[in-house]
Amino acid sequence: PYPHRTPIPYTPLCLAKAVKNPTEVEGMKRAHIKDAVALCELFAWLEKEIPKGTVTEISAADKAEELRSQQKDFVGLSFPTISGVGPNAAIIHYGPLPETNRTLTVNEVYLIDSGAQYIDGTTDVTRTVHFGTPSAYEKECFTYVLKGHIAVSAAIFPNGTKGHLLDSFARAALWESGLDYLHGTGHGVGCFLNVHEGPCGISYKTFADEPLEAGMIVSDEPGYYEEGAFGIRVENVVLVVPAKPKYNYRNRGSLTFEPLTLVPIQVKMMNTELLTQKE
Ligand SMILES: [Mn+2]
Repeated sequence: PYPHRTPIPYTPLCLAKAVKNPTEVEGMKRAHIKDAVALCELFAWLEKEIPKGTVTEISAADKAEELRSQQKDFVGLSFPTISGVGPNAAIIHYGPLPETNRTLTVNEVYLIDSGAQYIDGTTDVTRTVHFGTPSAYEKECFTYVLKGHIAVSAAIFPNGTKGHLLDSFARAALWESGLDYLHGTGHGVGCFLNVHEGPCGISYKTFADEPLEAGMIVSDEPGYYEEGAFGIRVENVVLVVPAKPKYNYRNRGSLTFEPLTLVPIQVKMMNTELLTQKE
């Protein structure tokens, strides 16, 4: 989720740092391949272990760290892992503690928001999965979140567009059903630097938000949280890249996003009837 921040003026250094050079972009891509391998291993392990009733929010987070640490040039986690099942997943900045730690079962939705620092790049990814059969309502909500995630990720917008203008793209499907989430949609991501990096972002807040530029890297992470029941978030890290739509009004040029995160999104959570052909 997007951190709260105070409107401090950004330095030219910060603005330059936000636009990644080709070496940094390559490094970020490599880091995301390694990170996806680790998370795929985690989900395969969870699928085997959860039915035994021995996996908890804390042990799942620890396993994720162990698997990431086996990847080349792993340095550490990029932030404390958010690992929540059932009602705990509805707490947006939840981190499991011994006194709140729940056991993962095949009956509840599991949300894990985690990332790592590798010497070549920084990752931040959220997946929401079910190891049994999700309810129709959980699938419906998940699909609205996914539609918002896709809407941002596939958006084409003119050069000079500020991230906050894309925030409602992420919410439109939820809003249409009277739902919403109470955090921003995306934050800048550093390259082997802060996982929450200014100045760019995608938020309903309009202050201190620089226009998106090719080479910037941000997260795309809409969610939905049903208090006391379940939480959903789908997060990829995406790279701002030039786009070539049919026309080029006033030679402004256009931008879109390329996903860097490669972790699969669980199809079981989707109600594909709610998706369009393009989605
Ligand atoms: Mn994030």
